[in-house]
Amino acid sequence: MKKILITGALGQIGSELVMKCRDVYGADNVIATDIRTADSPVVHSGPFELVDVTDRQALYDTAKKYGVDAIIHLAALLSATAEKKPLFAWNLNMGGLVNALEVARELKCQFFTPSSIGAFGPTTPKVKTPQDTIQRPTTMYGINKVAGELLCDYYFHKFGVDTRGVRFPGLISYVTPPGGGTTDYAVEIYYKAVEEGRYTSYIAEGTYMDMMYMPDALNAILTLMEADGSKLVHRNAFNITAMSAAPEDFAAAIRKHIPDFEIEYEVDPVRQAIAESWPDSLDDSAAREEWGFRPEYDLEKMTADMLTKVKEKLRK
Ligand code: AKB
Repeated sequence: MKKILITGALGQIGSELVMKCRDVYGADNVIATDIRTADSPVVHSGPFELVDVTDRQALYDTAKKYGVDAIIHLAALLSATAEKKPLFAWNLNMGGLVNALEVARELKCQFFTPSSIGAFGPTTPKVKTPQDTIQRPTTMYGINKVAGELLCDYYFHKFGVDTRGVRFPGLISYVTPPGGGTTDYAVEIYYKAVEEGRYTSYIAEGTYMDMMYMPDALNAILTLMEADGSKLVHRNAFNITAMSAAPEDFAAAIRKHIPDFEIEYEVDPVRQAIAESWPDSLDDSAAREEWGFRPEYDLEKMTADMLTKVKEKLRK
């Protein structure tokens, strides 16, 4: 990757990925794009363009203007929002993806887009979910993700586009809040712990999902994009995870720093049903073997860092 275009640059992943890529590849070599603008370092520290990913021509023109050789396509609706607006999600998630793939094909760009634990469903083996297994998701988001995984494979086999991707678990970060996901509770819990010393979880006790701290997610993207393509058997949709945790595990980790922290439950049936249809834990051995994926943060290490960073942020 020498010149990278990133869509959804102001979102939870994009806002940190843009800054990391600008550090690694140079500010002028990372073109951040989003459908909206904001008073953000993403907009002020390097090239930024307003682009709606459902407008293929606009995406093409922007990629061409900067002569990019890689596209990281992040613009998409997350699971809970997609369940509220399924048709809109289909149009944005699938329309945006096929447009971005077409631009990558026409301009011979390397390509990355994330899939998710949401690409699995209730009939998938729940524990240590294998890399290659049953995928019959019951959410619009999951349907988009499975179709996206297949589409990326198709663009590689049919057109030779160097497509790569991972299945992200719930991502936890203190920079930009996630919006409309099922795993968002795992970010909110840290803010509420610092602000109020208590949290009401919309996900039930005992509901396990895979999670990952944002620095590990960003490293995963760059490591996979820089990996030797000839060693990739799977290319797209690698299972990756850093921890499998339920709300009470987060609470216990937080209590090591805030001993009086309390958690209670008011379960949201929609997001709970989505969570229950997803795996408890993934087997990420293919990612470890094929491109050396190694997360640094477990629950304890992430919790210590999150609480420090959230406190600093709220003090400002
Ligand atoms: C969501 O909850 O929708 C996302 C995801 C796991 O893909 N965080």
